[in-house]
Amino acid sequence: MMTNKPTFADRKKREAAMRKAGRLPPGQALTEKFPVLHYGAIPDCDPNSWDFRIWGEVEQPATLTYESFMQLPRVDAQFDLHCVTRWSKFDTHWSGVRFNTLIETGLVKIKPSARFILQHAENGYTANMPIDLMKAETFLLATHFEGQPLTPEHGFPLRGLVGAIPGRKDLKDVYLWKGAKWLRGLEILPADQPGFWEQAGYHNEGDIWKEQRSA
Ligand SMILES: Nc1nc2c(c(=O)[nH]1)N[C@H]1C(S)=C(S)[C@@H](COP(=O)(O)O)O[C@H]1N2
Ligand SMILES: [Mo]
Repeated sequence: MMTNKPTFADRKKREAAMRKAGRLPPGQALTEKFPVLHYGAIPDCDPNSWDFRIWGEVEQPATLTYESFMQLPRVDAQFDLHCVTRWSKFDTHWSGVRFNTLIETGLVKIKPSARFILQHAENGYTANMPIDLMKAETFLLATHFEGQPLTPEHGFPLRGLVGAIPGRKDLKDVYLWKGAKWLRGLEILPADQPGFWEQAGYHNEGDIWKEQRSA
């Protein structure tokens, strides 16, 4: 059977429905595509030398191999994605590891002084968020998109991912730049430190409903 590409009119109809449902943040437009956006080149990943580190305000720094990370308890998540460049992609499906799982499995013991987390990715990319947002259901250490391992351009093998959950207006929602593709570690901090785009003039908090795009 042939599937037809959605027309402009189809897309606008879906967009209007999302707006009506309260799922389209101000200044955003619906896309059916999955744009690729990042600074610099797509890094290569060799699972044999890949590791994932957690350090800073923890009782003991931890390093996980690719294998041990992939064996952590996993969850599925459905997110609406909102990029500061004004596209929104709805009903995306991911799987990966919750930040809380690192704590619940005893891998990481967070010190009471911990307040913020800086995601560290390949090539020096960083993104900062309060620890409460990393613990929330809207953040995932994502390894799979729509049932498949991440593609290199979307962050293989691991990305931090923030997404809005329909109907959960009790949670804070932030723009997509707050999740680091090609994620290699988490630095737990006692005080906030601006990440890559935050240093470049993006808003420090990036709330999509308040349109906190730039500082
Ligand atoms: N490592 C890394 N992660 C990154 C970025 C980047 O430049 N480097 N850009 C961010 C921005 S601005 C966006 S909008 C999303 C885009 O994710 P996508 O390419 O999967 O759509 O990745 C975020 N994560
Ligand atoms: Mo972005």
